[in-house]
Amino acid sequence: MKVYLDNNATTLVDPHVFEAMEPFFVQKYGNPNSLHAFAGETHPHIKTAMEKIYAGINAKKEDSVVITSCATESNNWVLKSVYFEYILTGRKNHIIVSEVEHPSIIATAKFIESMGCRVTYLPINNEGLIEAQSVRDNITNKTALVSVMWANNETGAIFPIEEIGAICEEKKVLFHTDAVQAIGKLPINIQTFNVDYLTFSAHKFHGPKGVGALYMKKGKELMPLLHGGAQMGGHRSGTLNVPGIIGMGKAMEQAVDALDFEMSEIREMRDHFEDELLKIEDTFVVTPREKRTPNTILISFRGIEGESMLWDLNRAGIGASTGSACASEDLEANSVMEAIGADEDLAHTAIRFSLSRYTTQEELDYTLDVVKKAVARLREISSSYSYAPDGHKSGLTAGH
Ligand code: 7TS
Repeated sequence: MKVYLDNNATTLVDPHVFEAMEPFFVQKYGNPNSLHAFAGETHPHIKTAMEKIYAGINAKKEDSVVITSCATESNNWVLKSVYFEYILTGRKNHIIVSEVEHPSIIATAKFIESMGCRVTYLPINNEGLIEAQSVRDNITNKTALVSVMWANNETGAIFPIEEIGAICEEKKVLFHTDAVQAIGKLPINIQTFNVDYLTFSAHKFHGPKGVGALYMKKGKELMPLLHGGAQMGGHRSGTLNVPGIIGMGKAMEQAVDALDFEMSEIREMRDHFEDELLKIEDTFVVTPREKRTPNTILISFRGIEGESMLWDLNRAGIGASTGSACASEDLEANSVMEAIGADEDLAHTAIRFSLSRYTTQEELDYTLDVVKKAVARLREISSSYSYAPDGHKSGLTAGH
């Protein structure tokens, strides 16, 4: 059996999305910015797709939703352009990000830090959450931007972005949120709170890879990261990714339609799976489940290297993740586990299971069976494992 439980890394392209994209490779391939009829064939489809994308987040017509190549580009764009526009001129010199942002924020923050910007990395609490108060405490009159993700990719923890948005509005600081893990998993209505910039990526909600977007509120448009032929209203140059945009439009429409299912059925399946996993002794889960996206579990099995577990799962046809976005060959500790204060031992044992609307109960039953066998086998051969359920010093939820 093949089971895909790494949907926070990427998702399968929904067949309806693929179907919508297909005509735009061989049949309708005109450059939409050309002046002939070939171009005209794509225009109405791009317009409809963009309307679906605007509707999916409830952006206003006068706001800019600019198509990029991925969330990494959108995140780079916000931090680098804020640096060039607000910090390099010397009026402001500080930004705030959380310490558990995706590397596309952390590495960019470190880059602008090396150029002389001051960066505050907000800590998470022992439930894996950012506290809005810590944003307030760290804003100064030199702060240009706060960037805090909507939901964390490793734990699924949902951060208080409405409260953070309100603080930024009050303090007149720009606010960006990386909503990559929120689209399709949580209700998104950007009219209900203050946000200036919002990032998302189609392949995380059953759209194609290589297409993302940056929402910019009217009046808060940033200088372009890519200069050139002035496509996308001059906000981002480069020939439009026509199939990608059409795919993202369809995927967004479907994500909105499937949201209730995600928040009820997928959540129930996840909760049941998690209950069963926690029956395995000496297991720990990060962040209370009501404070998480409905599809995500980050779980530690004491005494088992995450990578060894992944290997056993992989041999049984199951794709999961250690939750560590690091591509290094070293066996790195999970950064979120470390940040919440889990002991060194546990931080190496975290496995992320992330479900999607294509996950079935049969697949989860099979996975549970494989996990139980893997835990027994790996603990048996572990030289260091001995049962110590209270040997952790963090806010982890312990199983048996
Ligand atoms: N932001 C978040 C919150 C993410 O989870 C990811 C990808 C990105 C940005 C980057 O998206 P991309 O479109 O540029 O690829 N996250 C993961 C992950 O958790 N495991 O693999 C990729």
